Amino acid sequence: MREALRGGQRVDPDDLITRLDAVRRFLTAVDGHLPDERLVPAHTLVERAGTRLALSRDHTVVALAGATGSGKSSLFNALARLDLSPVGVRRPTTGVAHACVWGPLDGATRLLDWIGVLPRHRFIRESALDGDDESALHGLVLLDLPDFDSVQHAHRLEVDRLLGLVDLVIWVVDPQKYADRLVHTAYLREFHRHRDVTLVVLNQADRLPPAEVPRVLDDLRRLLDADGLTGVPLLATTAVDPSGTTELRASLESTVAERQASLRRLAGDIDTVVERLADLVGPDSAGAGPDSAGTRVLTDALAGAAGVPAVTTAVEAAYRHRAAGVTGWPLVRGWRRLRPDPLRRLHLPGSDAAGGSTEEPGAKPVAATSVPDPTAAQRSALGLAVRAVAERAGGDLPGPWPAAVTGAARSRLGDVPDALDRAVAGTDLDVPERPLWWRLVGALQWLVTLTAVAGLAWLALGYALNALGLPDPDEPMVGEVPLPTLLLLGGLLAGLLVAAVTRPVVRWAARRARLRAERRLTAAVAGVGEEHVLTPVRAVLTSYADARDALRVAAGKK
Ligand SMILES: Nc1nc2c(ncn2[C@@H]2O[C@H](COP(=O)(O)OP(=O)(O)OP(=O)(O)O)[C@@H](O)[C@H]2O)c(=O)[nH]1
Ligand SMILES: [Mg+2]
Repeated sequence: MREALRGGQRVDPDDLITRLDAVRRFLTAVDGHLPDERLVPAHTLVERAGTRLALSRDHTVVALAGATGSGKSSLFNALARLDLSPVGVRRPTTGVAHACVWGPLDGATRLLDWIGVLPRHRFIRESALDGDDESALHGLVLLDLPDFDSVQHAHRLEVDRLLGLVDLVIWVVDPQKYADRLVHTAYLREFHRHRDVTLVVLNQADRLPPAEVPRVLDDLRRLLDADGLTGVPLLATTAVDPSGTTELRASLESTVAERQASLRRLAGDIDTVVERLADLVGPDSAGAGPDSAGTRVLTDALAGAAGVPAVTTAVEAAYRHRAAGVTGWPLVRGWRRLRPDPLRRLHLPGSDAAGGSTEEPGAKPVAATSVPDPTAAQRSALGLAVRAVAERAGGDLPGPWPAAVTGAARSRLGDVPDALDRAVAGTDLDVPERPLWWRLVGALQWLVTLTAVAGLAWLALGYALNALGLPDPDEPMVGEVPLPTLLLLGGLLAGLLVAAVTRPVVRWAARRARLRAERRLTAAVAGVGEEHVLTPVRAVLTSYADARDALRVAAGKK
């Protein structure tokens, strides 16, 4: 039986610290993304384990726990070989934890402060006074707990608190109550992950006929198996007889010598916490991120909400309007210029050279466009697109993660309208004001117009001279046609011809200007989607991946 508690695997302190750090990393990664109540056990673990490891690894804190009257205090006194904790006939007797420390108290003081044992309930067994047989227990801190089935609710709370802190638990049951449901369902079953640091004693074995003891032990073993505590050490003890605790003492000696109980306890705690968190992470393939199809739908919806079609239509119209103003027939150009520029009507800068822009040169464009507000349909299309992006990005994640991804995708939706307006206002639409070829065509138009005007003037002069009866100077002839007539008609015809050739070229160039502006605007609204929707989504997915990796390390899988 001396080997009884050595059955478990050795826990390497460095591995334990790595696993604990991984739980910490998990908590950092999921912070703000998962409901806090799911994370309480992990936070408690990190806090407790950190403190326990920092306090003392040379001590093994062992608690005697059980129902009232099972004989915890009697066993405590028997192991200490002193009457330290009152044993009573009136139940329950022990109301607060008592502690006995083997070895100097100094080292254990901070540990007992943390556990919360009052100084007047702390006792010492110094081996110097007691001889060699106590030195084997050096480092043991034995606790006598109140009962957990008490009429006193406070006892149960205290027991639950202490059971969360100790390294090893000795469950004390007696022949009358060993099958009591409460001890099995509320306690032993909950401790199945702590098999390595659990020991069960059937106390008051002297009250049974010797032949009955193995039968009761078998029955108890069967119940423990059903609790998931297969293989935990099970001993029979008699607290009132000095020889009745020899096996238990031997078992404690080997446990104390091993200095593994605190590490095993914490490893079991990590196992429990990790198991309860397991449903919060899934396979590696989950949460791959926003895909290109979803991103495209989002950009389209943002473009709709930003009024990009209206702006690009205005760009095309503005190009044609401006081109007509420069390349059109000179006599009607001025009239054309009176009509407002379609881009300026939207308060868009249009191009760097936009004469109507009220902005200071070099100043950043302000978001005050008159692009029409999104319609209800455009707004709902945007909402649907955001939801769709989130669902495609994180819909296959487990537990509360899809909701976290959707929440992140929508988190900055309120800022989107302003951001879109700024993006549109800040986009250089690249609509030319007076490109060289317009000016050349314009000059050509002037030339042919002036030619026609010259012809007209010449003809008019001829008529005038005629009317006044003055001699008509001979008009030079070009073939059969007089030169002034040729100039007039030729000029007019050439003007029409230039206009006929220019118009389709302007239309083609206007369409190109529209496509160019569309590309730039699409890139600008995509930037808004990136910043306000996709980046928050990716942040959650990164947190998820970090949490998944951390939990894998915390589970002990490398
Ligand atoms: N015959 C016999 N009596 C025992 C044994 N252990 C304890 N008792 C008696 O059982 C009664 C209860 O013992 P306690 O040690 O006070 O029990 P406890 O578990 O500490 O009880 P609470 O403090 O109320 O939780 C006392 O009268 C003890 O003398 C034992 O092994 N054999
Ligand atoms: Mg007691």
